[in-house]
Amino acid sequence: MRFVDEASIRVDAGKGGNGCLSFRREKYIELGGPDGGDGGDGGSVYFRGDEALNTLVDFRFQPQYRAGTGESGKGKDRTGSKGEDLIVRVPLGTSVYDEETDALIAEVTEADEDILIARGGFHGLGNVRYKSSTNRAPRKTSNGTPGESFNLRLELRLIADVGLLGLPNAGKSTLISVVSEAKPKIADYPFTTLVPNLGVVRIDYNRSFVIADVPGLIEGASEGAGLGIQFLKHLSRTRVLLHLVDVAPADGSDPLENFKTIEREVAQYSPAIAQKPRWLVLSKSDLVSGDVLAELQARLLSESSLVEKCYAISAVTQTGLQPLLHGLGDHFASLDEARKEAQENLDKAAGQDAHNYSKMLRDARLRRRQGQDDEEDLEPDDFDDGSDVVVHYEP
Ligand SMILES: Nc1nc2c(ncn2[C@@H]2O[C@H](COP(=O)(O)OP(=O)(O)OP(=O)(O)O)[C@@H](O)[C@H]2O)c(=O)[nH]1
Ligand SMILES: [Mg+2]
Repeated sequence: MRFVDEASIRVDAGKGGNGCLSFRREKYIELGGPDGGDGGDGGSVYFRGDEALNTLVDFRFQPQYRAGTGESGKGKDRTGSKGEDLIVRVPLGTSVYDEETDALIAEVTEADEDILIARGGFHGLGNVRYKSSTNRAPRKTSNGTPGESFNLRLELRLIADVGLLGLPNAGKSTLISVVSEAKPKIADYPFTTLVPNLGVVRIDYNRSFVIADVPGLIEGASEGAGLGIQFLKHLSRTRVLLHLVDVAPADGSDPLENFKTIEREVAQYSPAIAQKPRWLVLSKSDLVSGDVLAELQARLLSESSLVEKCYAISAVTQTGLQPLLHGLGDHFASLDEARKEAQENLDKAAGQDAHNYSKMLRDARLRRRQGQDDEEDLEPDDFDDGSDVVVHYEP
């Protein structure tokens, strides 16, 4: 399945039905009174969070959403029927922006909750409504009002408790594959993971949390190197970031430098995400001796003030996993209201950072496209205004 996390759509709520102009026609009654009924209200467009969805790909193929028009009123004082509401299912974690004003209209974070996005028009009044003692035969009616219409920008930022951060090959996907039922692709080459994966970790029968594996970052990711940095948006709704550091990188690089590189890129992308609680996870501990591990841990901790906790794990030999998982479970169980609120504020700021970054990329692409229009030398990538990477451009 293609993973798409941004899309532009158009929503139109239904127009209200017009009021009816009608007079009673009855046998033997010469002048019947007015009996034109009201129109029906226009249908509204609602968004409903759906847990089963995790991509906005459908919105790329179907970018128009229209609710039903209210029916006009009818004679014999009959009201027109209401236009049908349209319920659009979106993945949890979808933020909805007005494309014109760039205002955040809604955030869909709860399943099966309907959020009003575009209100249907109000019904018009039939002439029966205008009857008065001075006007027994009004010819006046009113028309239904138009429904609201918006061009919307949808941005999906996945919801997870834990986000994984690290260089390619750090062992992120291997970790998620051994602690959850998620089965991401794992390989000894960088950029194995091309799209974010979610896995549910069950600690015991009543405690579980969701962990998000995102593609690895490299130096310069914030300038577009590697897969770029836009997947970091999927860490904006997480509560703890596990920064995985390979203790024995195959390329002989220094784990401490690697750690700093990633932290720099994250801060570049979003100061708010960089402020999220950070736990250091030394990964592939089976590859070094206990002494080397202890020394490395001491070095990393002395150089990084933002690390709250540190664990050493090996996903391959399944060492050190239980302390890490229980540490996370205990952390979530112990969050008090003040920390939860602080976290919500941080999530909002992180979402805004991610939104601004996406907008900047889009604007830059647009400028490039406009510049190249004259030269008629377009890159295939210029036609894609989202951040999905699983795009194949066949000649
Ligand atoms: N020895 C050892 N190797 C590991 C361990 N965890 C992962 N690996 C290996 O490291 C390589 C990379 O693992 P992945 O889980 O694909 O790494 P990743 O961080 O998801 O990489 P990207 O998706 O490219 O960002 C694979 O060859 C794994 O088998 C571990 O605990 N010990
Ligand atoms: Mg991976």
